[in-house]
Amino acid sequence: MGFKKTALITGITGQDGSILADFLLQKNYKIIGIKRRSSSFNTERINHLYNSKILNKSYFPFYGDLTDTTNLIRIIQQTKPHEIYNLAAQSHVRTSFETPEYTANADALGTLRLLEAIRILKLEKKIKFYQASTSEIFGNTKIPQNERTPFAPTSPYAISKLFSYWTVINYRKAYNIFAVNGILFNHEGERRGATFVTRKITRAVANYFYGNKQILYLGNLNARRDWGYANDYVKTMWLMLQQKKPSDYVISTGVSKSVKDFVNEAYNCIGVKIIWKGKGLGEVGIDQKTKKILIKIDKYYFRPTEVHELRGDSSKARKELKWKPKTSFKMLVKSMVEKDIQKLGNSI
Ligand code: NAP
Ligand code: F7E
Repeated sequence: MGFKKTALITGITGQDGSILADFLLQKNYKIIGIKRRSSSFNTERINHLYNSKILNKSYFPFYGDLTDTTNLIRIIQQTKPHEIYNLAAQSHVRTSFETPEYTANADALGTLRLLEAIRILKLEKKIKFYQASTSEIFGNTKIPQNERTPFAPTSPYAISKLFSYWTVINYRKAYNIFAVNGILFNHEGERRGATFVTRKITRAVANYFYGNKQILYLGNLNARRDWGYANDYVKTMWLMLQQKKPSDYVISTGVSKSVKDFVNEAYNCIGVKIIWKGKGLGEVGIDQKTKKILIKIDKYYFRPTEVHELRGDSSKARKELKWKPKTSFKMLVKSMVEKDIQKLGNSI
């Protein structure tokens, strides 16, 4: 089979890695995927790729870790990819406050290790490098945020990602490597990890749909995020590497909604209207019809420092990459709720 190109994806078992792999396989890429060894299965999102591995030999999994330099050098030396997509990360913001050193090791030094591997192997002219940067690097700055907005990271996760952002720019300038930062705002979907707030909510809605009365405990209901659909966003990673010149791009919808808006919309998908009562830690969300309390606050989910609102201005990407998101907030929530209802239905 004549493959167009070889792409190495770190974080292939994650939400974006798995969707990007599907996208690139359709473009006739050969995929090298780096996955971590774990004691329980972590390949639920990519199990279907084994068909590609067997049928057309287009998928090659390697064990690896962003904290393991020699392993990264060996995989790159052995596979000589045309493109590297660095999507692996300890990606949970709240968890980064509990594991700041590990987060910095994987999310900051991990990027440096990959770029150094490219230099050590003298592949600067051969490999294009995509870095999964994030809107979190803006912190609490003016809205909307674009490529010229000053950064003010407010978590170990964001600080680590900002280190990677500057490392990418430095290696681009110093060594002429085609390396770019995709500054992606929150993007969600049916494969989103269950501890991120959107999926946590849609899974709770699916449970309620089947009659489970468990209360959903949330943190800050007033935080606002610019939520897009992951399947719309992965294309931009590839587009950035197909440009004539390397550059960094903000990817966003331009609309921000609160956590409460997400809750309201998600329950609305199953015909439940939520009424909010009380304030602060005592605020509760109630099913208008049955008067049952469905949502309560647990301060465990608050962060020591919070990013209150993120809303992106992606005009540069819309102009230069000729990209725009296709999925509205309403469509995103509906699709996630429907998938969780279907999944839960299959398991009971
Ligand atoms: P995700 O679902 O949490 O996936 C993260 C991936 O990284 C998983 O495959 C995970 O492996 C892997 N990983 C974690 N630590 C690793 C290590 N030390 N070595 C090797 N692999 C490691 O994240 P995502 O939502 O797909 O996001 C993809 C990337 O974009 C991340 O870098 C994230 O920080 C960034 N980002 C995400 C968003 C968003 O809204 N989704 C927005 C901006 C930026 P396991 O499966 O074994 O855990
Ligand atoms: O929180 C609030 C929380 O954890 C969103 C990652 O992909 O996007 C993601 O980071 C908001 C925050 O995502 C709960 O305080 C309320 O304000 O879903 P999240 P995140 O922190 O925005 C960025 C762009 C990334 O780069 C990251 O990798 O929701 N919130 N209650 C809650 N959050 C969680 N997780 N759980 C709650 O119960």
